[in-house]
Amino acid sequence: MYRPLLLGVLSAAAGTLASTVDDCPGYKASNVVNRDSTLTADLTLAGDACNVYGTDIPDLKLKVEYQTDSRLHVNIYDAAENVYQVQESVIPRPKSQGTAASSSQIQFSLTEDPFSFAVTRTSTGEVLFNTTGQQLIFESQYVRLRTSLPQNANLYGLGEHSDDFRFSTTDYQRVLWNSESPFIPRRANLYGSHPNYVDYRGAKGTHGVFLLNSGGMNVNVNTTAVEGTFLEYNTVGGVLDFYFFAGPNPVDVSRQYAEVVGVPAMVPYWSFGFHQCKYGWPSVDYVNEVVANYSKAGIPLEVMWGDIDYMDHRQDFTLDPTNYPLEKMRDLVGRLHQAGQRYVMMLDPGIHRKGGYEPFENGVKSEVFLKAADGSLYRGSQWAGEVVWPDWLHPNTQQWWTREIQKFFDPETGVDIDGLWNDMNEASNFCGDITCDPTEKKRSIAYTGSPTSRIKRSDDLHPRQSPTGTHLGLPDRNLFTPAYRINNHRGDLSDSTIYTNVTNADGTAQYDTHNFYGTTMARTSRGALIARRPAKRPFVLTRSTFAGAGAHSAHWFGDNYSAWDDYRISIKQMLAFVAVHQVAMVGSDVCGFNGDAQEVMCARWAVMAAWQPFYRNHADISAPSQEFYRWESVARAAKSAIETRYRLLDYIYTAMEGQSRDGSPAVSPVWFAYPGEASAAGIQTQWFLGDALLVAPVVEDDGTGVDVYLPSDVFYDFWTGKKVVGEGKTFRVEVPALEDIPVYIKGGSVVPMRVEAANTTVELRTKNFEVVVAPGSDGQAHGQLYLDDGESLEVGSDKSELSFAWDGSKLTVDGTFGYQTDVVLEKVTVLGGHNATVKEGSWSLNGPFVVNVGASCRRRSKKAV
Ligand code: MIG
Repeated sequence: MYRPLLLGVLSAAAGTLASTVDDCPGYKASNVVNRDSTLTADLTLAGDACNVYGTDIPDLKLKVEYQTDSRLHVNIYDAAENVYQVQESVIPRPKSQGTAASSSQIQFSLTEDPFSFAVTRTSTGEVLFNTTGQQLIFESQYVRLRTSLPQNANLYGLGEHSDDFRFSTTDYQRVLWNSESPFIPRRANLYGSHPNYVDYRGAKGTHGVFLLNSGGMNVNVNTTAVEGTFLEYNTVGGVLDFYFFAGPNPVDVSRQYAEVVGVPAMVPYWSFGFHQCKYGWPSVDYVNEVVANYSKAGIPLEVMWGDIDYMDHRQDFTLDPTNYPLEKMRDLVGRLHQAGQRYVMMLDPGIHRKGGYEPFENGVKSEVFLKAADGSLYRGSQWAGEVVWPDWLHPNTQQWWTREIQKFFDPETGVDIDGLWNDMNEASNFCGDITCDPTEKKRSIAYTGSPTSRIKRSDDLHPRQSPTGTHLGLPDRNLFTPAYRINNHRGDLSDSTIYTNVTNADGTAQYDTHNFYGTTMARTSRGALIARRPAKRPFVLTRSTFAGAGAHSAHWFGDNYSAWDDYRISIKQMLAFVAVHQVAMVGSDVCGFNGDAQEVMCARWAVMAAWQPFYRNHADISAPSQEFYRWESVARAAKSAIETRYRLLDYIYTAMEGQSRDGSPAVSPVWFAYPGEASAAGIQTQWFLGDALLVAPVVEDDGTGVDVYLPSDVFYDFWTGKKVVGEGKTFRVEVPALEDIPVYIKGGSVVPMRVEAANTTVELRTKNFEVVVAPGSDGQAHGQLYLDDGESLEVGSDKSELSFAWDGSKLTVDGTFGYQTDVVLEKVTVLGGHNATVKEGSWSLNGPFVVNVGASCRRRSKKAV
């Protein structure tokens, strides 16, 4: 079934010495040292090397650490420590707290001969991970490890992909190799790589597994009569650096993963406003018209975006002097800012290789560009033509990038942006393969297409120098076409990207670091924005991601299609990124990037995406304009959706702040809140936004209703306040009006809202609050509200963390009150009676207070919110 197997068979048939994976001897453990919180052992090849896809590494080491009571670290690496390991600077490793094995929630157990290991849950003995039954293969360019799993395991993650959120366990393969992926193909590697998964076993608990390996890999998941269900890692290199997270609740798994890769960066308040973008806006005058049209239509517009159209010949840090001249750009941004709106612009990684072009000349001086094996600048092809590529691992790159950004985006003399958009950073190379001559290629920039001339592969001409340091990668590897092939949908590893034999400043090779090229670009952009405005929270949007990317930037799901299937996929992708991968500020191109957005779909999408973290309408140059005001019905739907979103903006902000503090997901699947309800395991069209709101949009093509699953609990219709008792099953809700979307408040919640919406978030921040109390079956309710100035990078003590507690008759508001505000709480609505109970007043948010909802309350029967 897998290509690599076939290759092995073919070469054997051709009479070479090659063997197959079945001939591999596995390893034997010895010198086992078992201490309180660690276990170490030597692993030695247990027979003749099989050398299937490289050379077997005879001596390995096993290191096990009980790092916390819920996190187990298991690393299997070469004894010589030459094999590449992800740089500490890219993923700083968490320290072990030296927990005693006896007090850990999960246990490691070793089988010495043949070597295998298992991870079990201490309390139940449940086996979470078990490599018995298939020998470990650890070669120079191929590493394989398999774990058996329960039949029909509920597995999530291993992004980025466009498949089911709970992915299939039959004949399924996840390929991790970041690539330009127009139309977000199904069952293929996409723009990002996140080698972690969550395994949900209902009432038995949930755990997580993270393989800290940035190499290209096929992860094969299958179920057969003989082998049962298994998950098998097949990488083209690197080490087996595992983290196991005990949970036992799904939310715990998210938090425990965040302890390793980092929590998402907190984003500015304004970034939750509505964003409009389009590739192909012909001029700044046209952009002004779009802004004016939004205003005329009465649809709140928070952020405008500048795609590569603004650039002169598609070069970073330049303006098209005819269509996007500096004076007009400054005028545009100035007027946006005056109106409380924002502007974000794109930067691509490919830097035009052209004499006299300053960003290039300065980069050459600072030596920040990637070099080919012979020491010359490595060249590729991107929008500007023949380009060179920043080496984000070079010590000078941050300063160079910061300076170029500070100059071009100088508030006094340049374009005063509010955020940066990093595209094409997989990296995407128009040079389709390693025979491409970028000098030729630039004359005929086409998206793909065959190379215009053939040159010799650069590794034939100049073999790469062998690194000598620790963890830098083994010497003498085939860095272009390793014998083990991953099923990269672009072809070979180097196809349509930076060649994998290119060396980074620290001696590592792109072969090993490719998957985080984009993340390190986003990180450097973030650094530049902080240098530019040290006090302000930066906003960076990146297309390409790797584990931990959320700590540096937001992410959109790339070039989707204007189709209902992609509308549904955006929900699955959001669930995976926020709840499993800790990239919280995410969303899709609303109404779809490619193709012709249909009116009904666009209206539904405008409404549905208003309940996702990042909310941006964007389309391709070849797609018709799809701004919300282009159709009356879409305008109406968008207007009401944005209004509700803005009233809930502080609720969303609070949820996102929570995730940026401890990794508690701001968006989660139904089963996160109801881990006992195994029937919810496959739900991927509904989500919790924050802890309280369950969103259930129309998901059928041109549908007028939706099958809603409500867990066994008390809920309230968000729109009417009416109590709905969930039964752990699905029921039909008619949703004929395009602007409507079923949303339920989970019983036991207190939801803070602004009393009314506004045209911009600046204005929104002047509006008073109200809270909606939705008592649980025990009559109680709780909620939070986080307040700060919305834009400071370090808020220090200038923040308020209000906690609301409803006990059946009074609402107690407590917490910390460091953020001083004139805005007050003016209304408390308690759901649950025949009619909602309302209490009005004016309560300062600068200190604790109690609202007694007793005798003096009025009855109210209209809409609750
Ligand atoms: O080759 O900058 O995904 O959002 O509009 C296409 C132009 C390059 C791809 C991005 C898309 C953006 C487009 N870019």
